[in-house]
Amino acid sequence: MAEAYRDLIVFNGEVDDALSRGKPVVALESTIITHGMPFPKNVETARRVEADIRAEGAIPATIALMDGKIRVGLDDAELDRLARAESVMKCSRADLTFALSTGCFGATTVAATMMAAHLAGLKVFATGGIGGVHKGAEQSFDVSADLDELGRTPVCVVSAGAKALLDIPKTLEVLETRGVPVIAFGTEELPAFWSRASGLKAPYSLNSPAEIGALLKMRDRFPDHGGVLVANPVPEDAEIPQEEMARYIDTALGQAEKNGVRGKEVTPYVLGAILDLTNGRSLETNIALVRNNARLAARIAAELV
Ligand code: PSU
Ligand code: MN
Repeated sequence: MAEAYRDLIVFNGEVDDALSRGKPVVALESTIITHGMPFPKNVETARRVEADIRAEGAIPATIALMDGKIRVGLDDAELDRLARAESVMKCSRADLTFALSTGCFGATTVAATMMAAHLAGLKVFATGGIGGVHKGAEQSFDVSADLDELGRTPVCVVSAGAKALLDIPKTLEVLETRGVPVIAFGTEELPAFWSRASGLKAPYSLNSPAEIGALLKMRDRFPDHGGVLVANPVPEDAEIPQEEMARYIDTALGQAEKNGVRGKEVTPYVLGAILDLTNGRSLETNIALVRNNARLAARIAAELV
């Protein structure tokens, strides 16, 4: 870990031990817990995801901001506190230092989790979906800071692709401009979060954690390179097909528009609306894909130790 940040980062015992012994560690974000899923499914999922990572022989490190510190690895009581909390700040790059300087409780997005993971010396991070270019961004300018972070911070993000509520072709364009390799895992097609299909060919495709590990080691030799995005399709038995999902997304985006939802509220609002429209099925899909990503991330992390 960079010496200058030593007083800002608090590792839990298990993560500290794993790092000093050179065991694989997988970073996890906390916004998915506080803003991505309702209680108590959020904490149940967080626990299952941590168990999935352990079952693959790696150690989970959920990242959050508490009392002016970047916490790397939360114990069970802390996960529970985060999952129940009513007012947790959703922290992306713009918010991370604000949350630290004011000492407020903060959940980290993909962007802020990448920042924290990198400072803490973690190279692999599992999540559900990344933020991207929103539909209508030519009017709203709504482009997630996750894309810039992928362009600058050398962490491998294992996702299920980008949600189809985003403009996926524009999201791919920005990632290419920022120099981010996008790797579909075990398929040629870019997955679209709840659906295995997006109708778009992925820029690259790899079929094993070892091949992804080799790419990450090569990236490491170029210190100014940023992250790598792995897009791992949701397991078949849990997916919601693309055509069906498109209807729910259109309705949810219409509701967000009608209610004047803007900025960082958009993603949580639309996820909530889709949860209602699918009678909770989208949540089961979300849980299955996060667990699937956690297992793959653990296997990639094992390639790097
Ligand atoms: N995907 C989910 N649930 C979430 C998010 C993504 O299924 O809560 C979060 C992630 O933390 C991601 C963030 O980094 O939404 C993107 O938000 P924005 O578009 O405001 O950058
Ligand atoms: Mn946004």
